Amino acid sequence: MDGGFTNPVIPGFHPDPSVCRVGGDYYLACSSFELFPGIPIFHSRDLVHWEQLGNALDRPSQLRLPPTTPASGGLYAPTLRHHDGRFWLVVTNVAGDGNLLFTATDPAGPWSDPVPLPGVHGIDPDLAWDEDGTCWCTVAGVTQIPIDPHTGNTQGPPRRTWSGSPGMKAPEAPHLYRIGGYWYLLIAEGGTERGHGVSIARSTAPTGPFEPCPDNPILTHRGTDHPIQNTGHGDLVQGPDGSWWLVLLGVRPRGGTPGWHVLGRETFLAPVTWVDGWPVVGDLAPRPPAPPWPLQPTAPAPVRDDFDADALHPNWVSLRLRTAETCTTRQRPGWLTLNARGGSLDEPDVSFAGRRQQHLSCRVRSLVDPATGRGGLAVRLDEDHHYEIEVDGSVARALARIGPLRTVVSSQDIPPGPVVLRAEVDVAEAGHCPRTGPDTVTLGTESPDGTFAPLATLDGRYLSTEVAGGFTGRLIGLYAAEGTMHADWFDYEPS
Ligand code: 6LW
Repeated sequence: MDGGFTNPVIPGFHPDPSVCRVGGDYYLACSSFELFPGIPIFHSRDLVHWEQLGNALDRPSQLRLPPTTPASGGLYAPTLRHHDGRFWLVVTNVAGDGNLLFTATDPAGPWSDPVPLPGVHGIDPDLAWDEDGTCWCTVAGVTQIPIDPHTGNTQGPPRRTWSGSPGMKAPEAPHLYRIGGYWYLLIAEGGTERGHGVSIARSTAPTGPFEPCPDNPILTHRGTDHPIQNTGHGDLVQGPDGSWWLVLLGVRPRGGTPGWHVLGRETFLAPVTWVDGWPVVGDLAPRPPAPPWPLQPTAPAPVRDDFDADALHPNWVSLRLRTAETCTTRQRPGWLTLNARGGSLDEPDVSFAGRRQQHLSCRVRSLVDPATGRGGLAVRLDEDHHYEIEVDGSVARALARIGPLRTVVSSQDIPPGPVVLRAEVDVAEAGHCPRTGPDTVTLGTESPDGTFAPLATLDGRYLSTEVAGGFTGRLIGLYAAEGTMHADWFDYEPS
């Protein structure tokens, strides 16, 4: 058994992970905010190699994200559990519908339509069942409410419970577990930024009173030079051999000071041991110890998506809503077709389809046919922070939107017809000056012989969460601002 695995185990914008195990299979869900479809669902046999099965909320009857939904609005942190032979997913849609509960017999879907939880107020809902069959819903704050998970009705008053360490802000991401003779309440506290941490308390009853762990926080990287920061929002899971593990979110800031993370909050894995009835979280070192069971072999992800399937791969996301009219692989078989809605990436209802940037350096290429339209290839953080190479008839433009500023950085004439667009992201080298940004983004086109003609190289700090704000990370994808855009293939390659 080689020594360990590489963190993050699910790179790119996959925050707020929640995990459960059924036999030898693990399933994990993450928050997804304004993305449609929402709540990606992953499967693994070793907690290290994860395959996306689908997205739990993939139809408008489950996920309503009106155009007024701001970036980082929509779906906050979920909890995924398995109980009574089915999967349960509870999540908050801060765009209006509040806390919603979904069920499925197959985590790959289909998932049910939502059961609203109108009496549950707060984010980061958790589900736990006690020996009497009572279902406790616990939310940030920290407050517990007994609910009927079939109807969504509350079955008693909300009760405030242990809410973290004195003086620490934002007690959130609560998870309640029955482990041995105790009920454990795990929370995040300190806020999801550099002060983030994980703390825990225990009781002989699910509703307390809880005794805090004397060694809280059981995990934090606050104030350290650890390359993984903002560690928090954890969920515990036991392996088939009795070993314990914690999935959690973290970020990988790059550049000088204060450091900028561009991939969003990613999912990490840490080993856990138990001492005196308290969990001790091992290091997230670049190679923490591997799980004791065989690591499943994993094929490298395909570079090329050729859009030959009837539907997009579940790792492709759009913004707030995707309809067959605006985004389809059936209008021109073997091509992705985007029919414009909004007039630019500055608008919430632009026709967009993309995937999460999952590597600090990567190269993305796509053969696009602008047909009757105007659109292109974008590196996007949100509507106010994006860089794109856009084709409009016989002109290619490199555009930048940074906060209130939008500019055409440069342009070039191109021959009419299909053209390969390219975005290259290059992470900053270590040993940089304190003001170096995290990376650069180079945009351009390829000539028919594959020669790259860069149009602009831009500082990536302006497409970071520290600059843009919010909870999300970069997407790289295709958009149509006017008319129709087609794409024959899309290559994403770590570099
Ligand atoms: C989430 C909260 C948090 O609901 O940030 O990391 C919020 N912590 O638990 C959005 O991800």
